[in-house]
Amino acid sequence: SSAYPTTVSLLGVPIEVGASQKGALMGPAALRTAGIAQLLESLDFKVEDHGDIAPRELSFSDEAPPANAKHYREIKAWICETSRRAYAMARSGAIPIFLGGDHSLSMGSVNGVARHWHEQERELFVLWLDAHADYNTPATTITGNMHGMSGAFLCGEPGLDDLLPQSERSSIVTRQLGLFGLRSVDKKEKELLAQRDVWIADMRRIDEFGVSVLMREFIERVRARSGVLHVSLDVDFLDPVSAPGVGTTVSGGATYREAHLVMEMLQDSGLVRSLDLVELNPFLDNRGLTARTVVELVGSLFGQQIHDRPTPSNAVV
Ligand code: HAR
Ligand code: MN
Ligand code: MN
Ligand code: MN
Repeated sequence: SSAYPTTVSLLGVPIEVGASQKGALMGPAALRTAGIAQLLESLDFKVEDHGDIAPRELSFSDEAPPANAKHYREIKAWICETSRRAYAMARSGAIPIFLGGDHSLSMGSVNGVARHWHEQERELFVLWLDAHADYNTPATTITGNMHGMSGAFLCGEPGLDDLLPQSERSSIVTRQLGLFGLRSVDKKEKELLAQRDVWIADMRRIDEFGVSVLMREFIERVRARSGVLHVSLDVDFLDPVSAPGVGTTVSGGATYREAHLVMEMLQDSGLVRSLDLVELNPFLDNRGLTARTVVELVGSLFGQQIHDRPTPSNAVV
């Protein structure tokens, strides 16, 4: 296998209509303000910021949308463009980081990187760090919100089949998906998941066995197939105490250190080739706390060592 990439490509995807409330479109700006590019540069990456996908680049189709999929046509336009950009970025050999935006963007980002790895004959595994399973289809959803359907779409579940052109579609198989941090799953969504061999570490298992045992188990699954890994970080994976700036908080989430340990173990694995940072809602945040926390997690994922963290000071000089 080849050396770890030295370039990171940032792409903002300011989509919010997949979520239940407005504000996630400010996510990319908040992550830049919190210093994501400077941090990655300090960790010796070359950083290429591709800016944000702009709505004027999007082309809307006029087909009849499926039932129970809110804002389908707008999301379709975002997903198609995001997938194309993701494919090109992955092909370039850089590590793409997608700055969201709500979690519907992952239908495009993961599809695009999966298409690249499929051509390389490498299996792409996806680690979904989230309070939610995002495994609804239009047939199971209660809300119709498309950010709750991304995982199911990526695994090829039916109901959103025309979201991407067939020639650009690249599904993942269910055994390559891992859900980590779960604590809020809808009834029919749970029934569908139970019929699939998705790997799940819910918060109960995390409490009982700890992050390290479960992360080792998942990393071993990737290694056993000589796979590569995409990480999809939904801010609500974290407990609301550490991360209030998200529209769908659920109590009992990962603590600050649990989340960092996940990232540190992923860094040690050397397997991560792409990343989504989704659902950050700066409108709901507390003085930039959540944006800063997400950027710190990115630091741990890309090599920031715990010993090397500065102690904040108001030193007399
Ligand atoms: N399962 C619920 C639904 O489908 C909630 C989904 C919430 N999703 C996110 N992303 N916030 O994980 O509406
Ligand atoms: Mn979520
Ligand atoms: Mn999610
Ligand atoms: Mn001390």
